[in-house]
Amino acid sequence: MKNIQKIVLWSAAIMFIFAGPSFAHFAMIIPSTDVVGKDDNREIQLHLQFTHPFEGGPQMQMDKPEKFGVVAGDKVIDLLAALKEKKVDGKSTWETNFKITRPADYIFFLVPKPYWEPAEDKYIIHVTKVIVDALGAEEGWDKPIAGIAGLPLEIVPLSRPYSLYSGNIFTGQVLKDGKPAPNVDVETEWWAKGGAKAPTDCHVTQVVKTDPNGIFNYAMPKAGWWGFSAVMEDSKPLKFEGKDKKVELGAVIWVKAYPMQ
Ligand SMILES: [Cu+2]
Repeated sequence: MKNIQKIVLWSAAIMFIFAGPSFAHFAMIIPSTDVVGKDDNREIQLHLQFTHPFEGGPQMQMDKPEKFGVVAGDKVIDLLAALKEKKVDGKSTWETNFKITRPADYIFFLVPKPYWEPAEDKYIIHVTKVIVDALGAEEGWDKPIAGIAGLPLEIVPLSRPYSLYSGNIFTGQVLKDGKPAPNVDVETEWWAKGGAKAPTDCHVTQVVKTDPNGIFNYAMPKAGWWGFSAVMEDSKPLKFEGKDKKVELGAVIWVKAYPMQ
């Protein structure tokens, strides 16, 4: 009994030490616009980073991604070589410009290198998407791209993922290995560029769960960019210093809510 009590006490102490505020990490792809009209500049800028969006940091290191590209129609364009490193607070982020050539919904995707998070004793891989509608195409946004882009998981939007208003409900479906992922936590954060104040630590990251079909809903209360991250544990561990470590797989999507004029 004594040993068991000791173990229980130690476990409680360790959990207390590590509990702290729950910092949610998000990989981000933020384009300069989510809708390119016929009279707009056809060159858009994209910025990739790994951070805590609501708190405005800390900035985390993003090594050169494993995959970065765009799906337009049935074409996949590899954009990895076009990424340029930009240091923010001493950490790597990535930028590129992309020229729109024809009407389409451009689905940008990112597969980062596994990020080692010592505080959580695990790796984090956030597979991220953002969708830009160009030249009035307004179609293609609802197609899963995991197959042609080679992604392990993704959020497929069921709400059109551009030209949204604040107050809209955003609905998405989480697919892992092509199948709906039920009962998964979807973490949601608003991107507050310099950091925003929350009434409690608990308010920083909102959480909704997926239903038996992998579907989740969230009403965005404010204009700006919103990130949704469906977080799962990968079945395959990765090694850190020779030991098997858990891998957090996230399917992330970013959408922009506009203020209603
Ligand atoms: Cu972090």
